[in-house]
Amino acid sequence: MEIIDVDDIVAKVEDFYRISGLWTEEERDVQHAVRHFVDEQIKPFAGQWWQAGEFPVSLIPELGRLGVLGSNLPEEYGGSALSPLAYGLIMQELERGDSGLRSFASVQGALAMYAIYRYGSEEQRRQYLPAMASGQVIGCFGLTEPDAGSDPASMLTKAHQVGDDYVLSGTKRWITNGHLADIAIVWAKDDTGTIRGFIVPTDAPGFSARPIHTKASMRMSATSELYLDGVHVDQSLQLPHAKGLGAPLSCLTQARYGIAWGAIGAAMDCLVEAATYAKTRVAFGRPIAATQLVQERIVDMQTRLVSMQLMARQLGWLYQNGQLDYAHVSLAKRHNARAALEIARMSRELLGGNGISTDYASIRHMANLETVDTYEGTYEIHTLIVGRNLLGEEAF
Ligand code: TGC
Ligand code: FAD
Repeated sequence: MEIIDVDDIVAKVEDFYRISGLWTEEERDVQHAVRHFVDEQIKPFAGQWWQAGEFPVSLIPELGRLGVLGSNLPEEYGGSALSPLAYGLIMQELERGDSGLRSFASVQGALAMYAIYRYGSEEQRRQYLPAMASGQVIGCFGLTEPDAGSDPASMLTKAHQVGDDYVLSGTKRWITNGHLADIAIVWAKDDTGTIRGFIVPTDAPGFSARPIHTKASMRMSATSELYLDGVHVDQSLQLPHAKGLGAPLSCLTQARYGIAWGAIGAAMDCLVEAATYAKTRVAFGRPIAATQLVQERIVDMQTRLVSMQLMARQLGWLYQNGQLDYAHVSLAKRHNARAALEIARMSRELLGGNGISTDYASIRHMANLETVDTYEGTYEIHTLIVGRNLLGEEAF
């Protein structure tokens, strides 16, 4: 059998266009640190955790020490003030391990922490953000409901004002980190019908979180249903600057940015696996890599990966230079989630029978990417966001 150099395959397919030459030294260092952590502590075990439907909670303090939770937020709030590109590279490396790991960090940083950072009072920022950056306090973000997903404006959860305080009632579904969380950012309509945000301690009377066990995707991620049965929330826990749907949607923009990068990591892992397998798997007396149809498949995967990388890199540039519009993010989330899913499907197929086993990563990434393509706005919703931006016509 041919001796193959996996490092050579990794170097070639992961950076075919030498995009890493564009990173600063700090961005490269951050990427390498997270990559090392994922190679050592996630990849060897991800298949088992995924099969068992378990999130590795014991690693949360290490994620905090690595600085991947809210890493782009200011240092005074426990963040590392990293550039959008460094933040993107972190998401990429986490999702090389598993989309569920990236999801944990996305929800903690880009949704829960960002909501407090952008819409909270100074007191709320100082109380929660440093503890969340270190992983001591875990957050979730409750926007979606059983009957309101793509159209969150139709949410039914209510925040009824009683004096200065609120009483929250309703149900949130498909909430990442829900049953792990210490606090839930809950979006609800006040008595005037305006959407407001609340920091809800998950031990508050009337609050409960139940795990959803029936998932065939994102099995390593904790996903839950949240029940709010007359939960009394003190006024000090209301996010004072969040008024209207634009507030939760702006948090989604942050998380979608990270997803556009994260999908690259899952795609890279699949392409490396497929290329390595093609070089070692022999059929009809030669490695399958030496057949035209397999080469075409690998080149199709490589083309998609490079297009994802170029799009994410330019998205980061727009972000860094203050020119980012949420429609830019939608285009990249839509493209990269779908392209990664296609790459994972091609890799799974190339691995033949082994491709359906979680001894290999491709099927796990493939199943996870079905969620990535759906959550944070489905492929169709992002089509309509970009369509509206280009054509000036609402078509939802
Ligand atoms: P619309 O009239 O378009 O917008 C209301 C206000 O919000 C502003 N806005 C945004 N601002 C920042 N970022 C965005 N992405 C924004 N989208 C809209 C908009 O300018 C407007 O502002 P203003 O000042 O004029 O009031 O609202 P609409 O009701 O027509 O809805 C539009 C639509 C369909 C695009 C929106 O509802 C949508 O994005 N739906 C998809 C819902 C979604 O993505 N849910 C995700 C839930 S969280 C999740 O999935 C976490 S997964 C875990 C992980 O991240 O890993
Ligand atoms: P629906 O809105 O019911 O859509 C069903 C189908 O109809 C989709 O294909 C959609 O594209 C299509 N559709 C809808 N409207 C239109 C239209 N106008 N034109 C064309 N097609 C349309 N949410 C949170 O708030 N917090 C979380 O942490 C979170 N984590 C999640 C984790 C997982 C594992 C999953 C699966 C979901 C998570 N979500 C979370 C929810 C996620 O954001 C929603 O599932 C997603 O936004 C889609 O909403 P829905 O499932 O209600 O689908």
